[in-house]
Amino acid sequence: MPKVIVNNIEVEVAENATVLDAVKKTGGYVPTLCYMNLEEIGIENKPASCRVCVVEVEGRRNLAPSCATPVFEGMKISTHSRRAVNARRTVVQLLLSDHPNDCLKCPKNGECDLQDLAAELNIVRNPYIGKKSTYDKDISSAIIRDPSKCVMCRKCETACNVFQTVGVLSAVDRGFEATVKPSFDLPLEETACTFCGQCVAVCPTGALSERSYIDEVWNEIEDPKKHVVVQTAPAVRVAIAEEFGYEPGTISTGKLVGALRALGFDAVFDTNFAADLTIMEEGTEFIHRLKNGGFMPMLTSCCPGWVKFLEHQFPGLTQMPSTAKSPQQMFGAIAKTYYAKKVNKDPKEELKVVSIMPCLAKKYEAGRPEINSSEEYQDVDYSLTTRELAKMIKEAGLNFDNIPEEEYDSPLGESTGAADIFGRTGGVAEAALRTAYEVLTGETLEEVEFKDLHGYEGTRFAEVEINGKPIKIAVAFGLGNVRKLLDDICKKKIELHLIEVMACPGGCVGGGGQPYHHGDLSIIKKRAEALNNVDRNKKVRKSHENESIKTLYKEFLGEPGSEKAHHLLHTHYVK
Ligand code: HC1
Ligand code: SF4
Repeated sequence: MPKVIVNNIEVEVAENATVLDAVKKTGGYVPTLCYMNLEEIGIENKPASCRVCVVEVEGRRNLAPSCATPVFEGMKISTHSRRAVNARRTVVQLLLSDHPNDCLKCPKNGECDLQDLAAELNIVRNPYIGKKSTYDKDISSAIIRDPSKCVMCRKCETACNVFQTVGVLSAVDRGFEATVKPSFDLPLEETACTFCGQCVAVCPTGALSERSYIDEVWNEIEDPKKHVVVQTAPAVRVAIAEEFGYEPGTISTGKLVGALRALGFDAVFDTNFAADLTIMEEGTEFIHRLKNGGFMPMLTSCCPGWVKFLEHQFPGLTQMPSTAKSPQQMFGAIAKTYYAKKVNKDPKEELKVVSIMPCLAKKYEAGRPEINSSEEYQDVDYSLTTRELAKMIKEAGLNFDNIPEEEYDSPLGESTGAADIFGRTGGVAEAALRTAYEVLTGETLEEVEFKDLHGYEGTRFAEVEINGKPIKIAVAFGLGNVRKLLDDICKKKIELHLIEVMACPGGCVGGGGQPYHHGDLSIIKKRAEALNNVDRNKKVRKSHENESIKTLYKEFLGEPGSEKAHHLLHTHYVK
């Protein structure tokens, strides 16, 4: 193993280590911009194009990009020689010379790596003034593309092409004209983009961001004629606190509810209620398919990014997913019918439903014609991300530390532990099994955690015996992993009964609308573990034991899978 010296500290590193690895091993630091190593999901982006990480190597004429330079025995590295720092400053000044100077109204203001670099390198003036490239913004979809802010790091391309295997974004043109865009310069809305938001999650600048509905939601809240209800996704409660300086994995369900009430929502409900409802409908469908030789395997259908991926990439398999709508949409359909009647509000004019989601694809899902139960209105009017909610809380001047912990409103606020784990990979399958096992065997499930479904590998397999028969399950996150799994199913290499699919790393906890992870995916595991703890602390941990769900069926829906349930809670897919 070679020994190298970084800033006078000797360190032994692996044979194939880079200078950056060596620097990190000494506890040192070099800024990076285009480099990204998401070890947890096996993705590395190393175009060595930005040159921000250059260091001085003794005996070498040129400065070396630390992310892409291999070490050699006896190498002497200086990370912050004046020459290296000045070169970095020049690189950043040149990037800024072709960058819009509108940081104060940029969606990434305060979260932008380029902005941080400019501050770190003490850039107070820029000698490089000249022509700027101009591009139109793409505002066609849930994802806003502003190519004038692109720094050609190509992280989005890696997220889209390698992790998701969607291949919507590619670098085009050369030199001053170079940028990243969809083929034929199509608006994202017209491409196979799944709106998973993983490109937004890794973009270091404001080149990619979400379509925000904050102003529209404020207007609804302010309108005295409107009754505005809000639902919160499972993964939001274990992430929102990060926006206020708390540790990843801090559980803040009570503060989340308190904050939403303080913002002025008329009722604060939980998407988890509808996650329990999803299990009733999806579980019934699964049992029906199992007993009657229906189409197998059944795929979960609550992740809208995954659904869109299937429709574009595997149009021949659209009979595989459950027809159950996602919890977001089930919530909307129940709110605009059952709840609207209870509070005597017109679902089109008076009742507005807002969702707080860790996801960008939920914005797209809310507008899908096939998923809405009426042609007159959307079941979910606005979907905001965790980040957007944090902005609203800050805008309203609420001090997160002092927000009182409050309880969800009734009846659409009650949920079980099975619903909480929807937000982490493996959770939907586990929640479904908790119910399917008891319904199929008639026995009480004493140990409700299916440990084989826990874990963070991109694809996992488990087998559960029910009534002496093995039920084969797979869990996958990341659309590239899903693609491999579906290819194997099509080639009949594996046989399965149930597959849980989520587009984002670790499931919804790693959604594209969550607080930015800035390249540290260990955050996502902490959020997932927090959800497991929320589940463990619930008295009721099986969806079919949710009393409000029982009442909903008794008062309104009839049985799971009833005609009314089908009309309101099921959907179909397009090819
Ligand atoms: Fe998800 Fe779901 S778990 S899709 O990841 O089924 O977004 O959190 O709300 O709808 O419940 C997201 C999370 C979320 C739905 C649920
Ligand atoms: Fe690719 Fe997902 Fe970004 Fe669409 S949202 S461009 S699918 S990474």
